[in-house]
Amino acid sequence: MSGHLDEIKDAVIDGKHKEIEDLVKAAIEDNVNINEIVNDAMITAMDVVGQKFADKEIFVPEMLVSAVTVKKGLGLIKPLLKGKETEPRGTIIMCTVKGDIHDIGKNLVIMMLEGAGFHVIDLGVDLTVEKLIQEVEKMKPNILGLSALLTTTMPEMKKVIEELKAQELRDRVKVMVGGAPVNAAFAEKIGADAYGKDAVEAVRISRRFVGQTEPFPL
Ligand code: B12
Repeated sequence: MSGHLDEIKDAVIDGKHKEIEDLVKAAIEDNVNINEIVNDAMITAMDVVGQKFADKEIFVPEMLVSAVTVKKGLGLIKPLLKGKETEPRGTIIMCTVKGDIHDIGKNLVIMMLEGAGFHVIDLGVDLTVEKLIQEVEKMKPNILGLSALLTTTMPEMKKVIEELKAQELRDRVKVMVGGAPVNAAFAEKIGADAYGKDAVEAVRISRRFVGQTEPFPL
């Protein structure tokens, strides 16, 4: 069993994007737990990649190839996460904040939320506050999920919350925040409703939040 996980982890670290799909397929066929494939192999590998980058052992291009490798692997996992829910549980807007293009974590959160029956609108990466506010007004989501992977882009989350208040939208949408540098204390400080450390927590929080907002005016 663990042989598969080690192979997948090494493939991500080494950016073997041509091999990853075969490795993930083999693991799935051998009934390796999907959570283990994602958490113990892929995410752990990205932590190693991040450390190597911080230690200047690798540079942006290598980090990018590892990201491509993870994305290909996750492509095979996605269909397996599809839930049995037929009625959407609620609408969630997800995005990575302005100045930040990291999207693997956000995409993983989206996969899990969709698997749990939520309707998720993915607004992508590097999203301006203005565009986000427009979309909240238009799509009337129950929840807004913000992701940031850079310490320099975390303040964008605060800006979003301040603008929601300025536009009198704050009571109509719950805001959850996440991403590697974010924590519960930061979430509380900027006035977010919740911090989620991973995709499983994002689902737990979203289940709790649905139905807790004031409806948008018609
Ligand atoms: C892959 C990667 C890249 C790729 C991104 C590709 C892509 N499409 O995403 C590329 C090569 C483009 C990249 C670029 C850069 N990167 Co980079 N990158 C990473 C790396 C190695 C992995 C990130 C990742 O995907 N992790 C795996 C996912 C699954 O984890 P996650 O994102 O944390 O998400 C989980 C949770 O946080 C949570 N979550 C995430 N979002 C949300 C949202 C909500 C609402 C909730 C509830 C939960 C939640 O759930 C997820 C699942 O469990 C990290 C190192 C690391 N360990 O984080 C560095 C890292 C984030 N990068 C870093 C840097 C410095 C950069 C660059 C500035 C490098 C440069 N000089 O150009 C640029 C910035 C580009 C930009 N403007 O955004 C630094 C940041 C340092 C800092 N303190 O700010 C890190 C930490 C590396 C390091 N150790 O120095 N990077």
